[in-house]
Amino acid sequence: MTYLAKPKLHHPKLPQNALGYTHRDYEGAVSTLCAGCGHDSISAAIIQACFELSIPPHRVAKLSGIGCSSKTPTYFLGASHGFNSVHGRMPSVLTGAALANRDLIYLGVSGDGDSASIGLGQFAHCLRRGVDMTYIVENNGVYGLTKGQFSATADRGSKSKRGVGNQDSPIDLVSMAILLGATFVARSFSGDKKQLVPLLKAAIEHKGAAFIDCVSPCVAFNNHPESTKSYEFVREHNEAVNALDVMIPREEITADYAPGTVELVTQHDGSLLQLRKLAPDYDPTDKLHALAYLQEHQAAGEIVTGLLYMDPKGEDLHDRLGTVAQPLNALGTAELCPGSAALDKVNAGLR
Ligand SMILES: Cc1ncc(C[n+]2csc(CCOP(=O)(O)OP(=O)(O)O)c2C)c(N)n1
Ligand code: SF4
Ligand SMILES: [Mg+2]
Repeated sequence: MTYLAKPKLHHPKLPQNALGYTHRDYEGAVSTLCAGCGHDSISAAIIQACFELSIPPHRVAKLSGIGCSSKTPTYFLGASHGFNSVHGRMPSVLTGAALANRDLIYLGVSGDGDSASIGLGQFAHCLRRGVDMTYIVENNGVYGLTKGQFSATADRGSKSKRGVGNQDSPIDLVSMAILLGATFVARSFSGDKKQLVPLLKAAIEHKGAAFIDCVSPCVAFNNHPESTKSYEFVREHNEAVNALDVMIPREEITADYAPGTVELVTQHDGSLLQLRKLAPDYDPTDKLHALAYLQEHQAAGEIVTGLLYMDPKGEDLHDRLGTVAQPLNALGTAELCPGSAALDKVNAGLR
């Protein structure tokens, strides 16, 4: 596809956020994905979420693996740090970066092939370690970039574009994420910006491992009537358990609700989540109930979306390791090399 540069000039009266930035300041290069690909809608939702949170773009690091989904960081947050890693290896690169510089906001972008096949081990370990990040899987049930093979999240019985049936059981990434110890777990749909943007904002504000499985139809290879990851199927079977509104501590928090209709959850950083229950019996802080609910509804052919599990206290890898508050990459020689007397003391303590 021909590359079309975006014009640098924009209307002087574009809406600005608290930092004076416009949407344009959060955009990236022109997308080269297929027209109608769900992944482009997720990029648009990330741009909207970062704009609304007034995040300074230079404070974000976006990391990805390989796949159409992993190409998308080029199409948003053009002024942020970016690292396109090897297939399935984004989580370990992100973990290393987050340990070296805790001052950045980490966005991990991956695909269902990238995270549920070749990268399944990496996916598991960065969630159980509680790396402070927002990990997004753009889930289309196929390997889009390599022309539509079934991925490990494809539902049993769903058919490929050529009519071949998938015989294998699917991996449910949200249930896995909850079991592995992620402290914020959600599922959404690329075609539901109203649901996805607040989930992204809450995940970014969350301290610890936040995971979002976002069903994102592949229009080239998996958007036909016998696919369970098509726009039509997801719209028909989407069962949202709650609707979320996020208020951030940097702004005046005014909760406007009728008593009893919403639940208010305060996150570690003071952000307030206003949760409107759509499924009256769903409690996202009850891990066991969340797992049972997901299994039950999956068996009934429903795609449960919304905030599925959260531990509002949050905890991250830095807390567990007891690292210093200053980013490790900013420490000087004196802190990193305290001299032979200090080393002798450490050695003596180990004898
Ligand atoms: C080590 C390695 N193995 C295989 C490949 C080939 N490959 C490239 S992308 C991809 C799958 C991408 O699928 P997914 O992560 O679901 O992304 P999508 O394109 O569907 O968004 C594969 C198998 C590769 N690039 N590197
Ligand atoms: S092949 Fe599928 S996943 Fe890749 S850009 Fe096209 S529609 Fe999107
Ligand atoms: Mg895929």
